[in-house]
Amino acid sequence: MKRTGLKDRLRRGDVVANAWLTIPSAFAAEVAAHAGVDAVTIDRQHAPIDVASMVAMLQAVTHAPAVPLVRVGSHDPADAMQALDAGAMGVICPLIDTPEQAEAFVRACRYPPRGGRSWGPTRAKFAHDGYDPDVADDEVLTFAMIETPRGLENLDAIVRTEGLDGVFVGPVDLSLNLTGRPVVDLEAGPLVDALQDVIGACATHGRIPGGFAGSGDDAARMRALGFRFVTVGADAAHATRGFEAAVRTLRAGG
Ligand code: 3PY
Ligand code: MG
Repeated sequence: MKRTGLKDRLRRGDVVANAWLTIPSAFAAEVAAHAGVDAVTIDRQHAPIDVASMVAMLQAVTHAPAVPLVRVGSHDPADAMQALDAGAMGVICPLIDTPEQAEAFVRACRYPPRGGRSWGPTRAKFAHDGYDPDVADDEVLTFAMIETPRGLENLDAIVRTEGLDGVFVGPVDLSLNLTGRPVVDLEAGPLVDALQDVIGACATHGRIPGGFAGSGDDAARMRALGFRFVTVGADAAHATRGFEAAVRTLRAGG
């Protein structure tokens, strides 16, 4: 089984770009995965992406330079295992509030004796020739999402979870929780304070700080704060902005 090398790069301190996939389309996934990003994440929590679409999207990026991850929709270990068996090389788990939840999440992503992942890489064995439990355990990235006050309260205990690779912050949910509005302000205020706490906890415990950003500008701000696995926006939002800008240019020239 070939190593993706993404975890090593992140551990060395590289900043990697991650594209967020919300359009249930293999071709849209392929387009994003060839746009110079290091990773793509298929969002099964908020996007209308079912298992069949997830599999087709993973197939579409098999030969792309970007490493595929899945943001699962629940804490059900079966969801994480299914994403990995379909070929994902990392899982992002939303709304992690306690160390117990983080531990259960990591267990679902690691084979015995490290965890409780069941053997059955039904498609992963085609995407990753010679699928091997030890290599998979080393290479599969596990990111726990911190996006609630309870998650922040338990930040240190969550980050310390054995086998957890990193934290992935959800700034939209964090803002909603901290300010009452799902509006991300990365200049100053309670969200920035919370993000700095996450960066500090990751530095203390040697974990990868990752997070969502909706645009290149916010991604650069996340990088400046210290995040290293940085989302550079979602496919649908980029398409909307691109079309809107083109229409504006057309109208201005009329
Ligand atoms: C958040 O910002 O809350 C997210 O979950 C990103 O998708
Ligand atoms: Mg969220």
